[in-house]
Amino acid sequence: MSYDIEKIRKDFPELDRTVHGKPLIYLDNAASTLKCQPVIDALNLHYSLEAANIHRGVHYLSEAGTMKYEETRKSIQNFINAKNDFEIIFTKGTTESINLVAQSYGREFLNEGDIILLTTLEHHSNIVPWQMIAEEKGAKVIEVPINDLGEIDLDAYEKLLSDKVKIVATNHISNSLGTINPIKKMISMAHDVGAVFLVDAAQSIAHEVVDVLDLDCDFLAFSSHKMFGPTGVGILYGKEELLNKMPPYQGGGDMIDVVTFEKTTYNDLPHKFEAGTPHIAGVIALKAAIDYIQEIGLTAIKEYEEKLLNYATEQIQTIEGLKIIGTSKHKASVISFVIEGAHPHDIGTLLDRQGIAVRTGHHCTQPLMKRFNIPATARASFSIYNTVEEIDALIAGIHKTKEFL
Ligand code: 7TS
Repeated sequence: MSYDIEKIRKDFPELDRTVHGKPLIYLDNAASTLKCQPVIDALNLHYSLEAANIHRGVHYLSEAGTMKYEETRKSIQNFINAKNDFEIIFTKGTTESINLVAQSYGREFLNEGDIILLTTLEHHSNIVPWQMIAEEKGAKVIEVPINDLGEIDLDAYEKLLSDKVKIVATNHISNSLGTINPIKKMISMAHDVGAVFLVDAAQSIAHEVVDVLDLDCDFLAFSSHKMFGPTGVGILYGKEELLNKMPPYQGGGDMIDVVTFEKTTYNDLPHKFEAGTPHIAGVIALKAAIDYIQEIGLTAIKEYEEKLLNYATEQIQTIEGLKIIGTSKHKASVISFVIEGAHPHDIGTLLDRQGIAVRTGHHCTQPLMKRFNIPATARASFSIYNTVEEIDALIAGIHKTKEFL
């Protein structure tokens, strides 16, 4: 089946709008993707006709809502190839998923002198939660360096691995550079020294197949809003035996078995980690996003986005004074760049005036910016609905921007 870009574009109503009187060219997909019509319809349906709380009522709407909510859990289980649906925990985003592991697993299993290994490529949400728990437990956070292309230095990683390392956490794809990291190999190396491995899949989940059994990762975190789904919903996958050994992250309704003032016992997985009323509508609508991705197919998506990336890389390199930051051999559809004599913020603002949305700044990766000795970059990130014509418009937009500056 050929890739039907026209049909896909029609499924995203926001692509029809204008910005500053120009057709929107949305190239900030690493920050958040646009929403497809089935997701918008599912949200609308829930709030129009099906709103009710779940897991606690015998009435029709509560039971129907519970079923739909749990269907999304099964859909994610299938999407990432987890062994059990109760290994899927709903959170409010990648950030909360990582904090859950740091606060629960970290508090239970880290001791003084233990090491948590992260890489220079991490988003702040895969750095700060580890620093917080490390400080509390007297553990150390150590950075695995990268090379000038933006690839993790695997020799340095190997040297840093020891029986003191209890947790390794890295992203699958870097949000700032687009580097695709060799996580399968890194996971196996971490397991050889007895460490557990968390994969931050925020940037990979909508761009390539993520199979937790094949990877053998211990934890995996991602966000619904980066895969065409609603904001405010995140996922944590964890291996059953680890989740069972971990204490609850938050206390409240739904996560309990029996509460007395003397002693409270906790619910089973996954409810142990889902205190309080969750984002019911968001979780239900996320299933529509997963169905949508599966209908196109991640293999077709990856192939299409690779073509966009290769074309954009070729074209953008011809711009005088422009330098791409992050030139790994294995890259996803992200291009970060700087232009001599132009501040990224000004580039972003001038592109915006032409209807082109890119992100500028440090992208919540300050240690990475420091590594390249730059304060910020401009970043174009592509998704399933972007086109070669939009890339041409970006290139023309950058030329125009350069004339202004
Ligand atoms: N990890 C990575 C690799 C990310 O790219 C992001 C968000 C997060 C974690 C945090 O996800 P959240 O949904 O909990 O906020 N990245 C970006 C970005 O690149 N621009 O804006 C948000």
